[in-house]
Amino acid sequence: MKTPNKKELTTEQKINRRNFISFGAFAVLAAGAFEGWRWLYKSPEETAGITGGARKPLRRALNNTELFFRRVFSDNHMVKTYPKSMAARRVRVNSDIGIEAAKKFDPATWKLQVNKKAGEVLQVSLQELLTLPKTEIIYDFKCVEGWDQISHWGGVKFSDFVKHFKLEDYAKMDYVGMETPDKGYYVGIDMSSAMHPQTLLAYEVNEKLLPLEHGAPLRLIIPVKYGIKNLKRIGNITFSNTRPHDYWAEQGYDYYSGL
Ligand SMILES: Nc1nc2c(c(=O)[nH]1)N[C@H]1C(S)=C(S)[C@@H](COP(=O)(O)O)O[C@H]1N2
Ligand SMILES: [Mo]
Repeated sequence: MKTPNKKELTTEQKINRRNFISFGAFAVLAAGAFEGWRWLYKSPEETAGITGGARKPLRRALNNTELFFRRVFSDNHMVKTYPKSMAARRVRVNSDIGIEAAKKFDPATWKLQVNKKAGEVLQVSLQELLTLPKTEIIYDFKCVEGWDQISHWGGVKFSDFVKHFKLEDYAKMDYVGMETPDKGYYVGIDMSSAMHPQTLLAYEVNEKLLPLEHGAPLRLIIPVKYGIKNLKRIGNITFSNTRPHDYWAEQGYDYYSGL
C-alpha cells in the first residue's frame, strides 16, 4: 500500500476538508445573519404616532417601499400618451357581451341613467354630453388576452361629468358600477380610478362618433385599467360603498385589474 505523501490527500481527507469548508462558510453566514438581526434588534424604536412599534431602520425601509409604490401608482400618475400619427386607423373590435349585433338597440333613443339616492334617476342624452368640454387621449389600450393597440378616444372626463351634474357627494363613495342597457355586461371601478384625470366617458374614436361595435353611443375609457373594465355601451351608472358586480371578476379575473 502506498503511503500518501503530504500533498496527496486520501478521498476521506478530501471529504473531511470539504465538510469543514462548507460548515465554516455556513457558520460565517449564520454569524452575519445573527449580527444583522442583533443590529436591528438593538436599533432604537421609531417615535410612536400613526405607526408605532417598529425599529427605526425597518420603518425607514417600509416607508421607502410605500413611497416607491405610491409614486408608481398614485392618482397623479399619468398613463403614457402618444402622438396622433401613432394611433391605429382600424381599431380592433374585441368582444360584444351585452351589445350583440343581433340585439335591437337604437342609439337615437338612448339616455344614460344615473341612479341617485331614493330611487331618483338622472337621465343624460348624448346631445347634452356633447356640450361639455371634450378631452382626447391616445394611449396603448391593453387587453388581458395579450394584445394591445395604440388608439385615439374622445369624450367627457368622468371627473368633469361628476362636477357638471353635481355628483360630488356620490363620488365620495368607494365605487362606481356601470352596466350595459341590457345588463349583460357590467363592471365595478374603485372611485380613485374612475376620478383619474385620464378616465373618459367616451363618445368618439378617431375623431368620429363611436360605431356600435365600439360601444356607441357612450363607453368607458379607463387607461389605468385593462380592457375588461372599459365597458362598451353604458346604460346606467350607480355609486356605492360596496363593490358593484363585475362580469369578469365573477369569472375569476382580478377585480382591480389595474395596470
Ligand atoms: N359591453 C361590453 N363591453 C366590453 C366588452 C364586452 O364584451 N362587452 N369587452 C371588454 C374587453 S375584454 C375589451 S379588451 C374591450 C375591447 O374594446 P374594443 O372592442 O373597442 O377594442 O372592451 C371591453 N368592454
Ligand atoms: Mo379584453
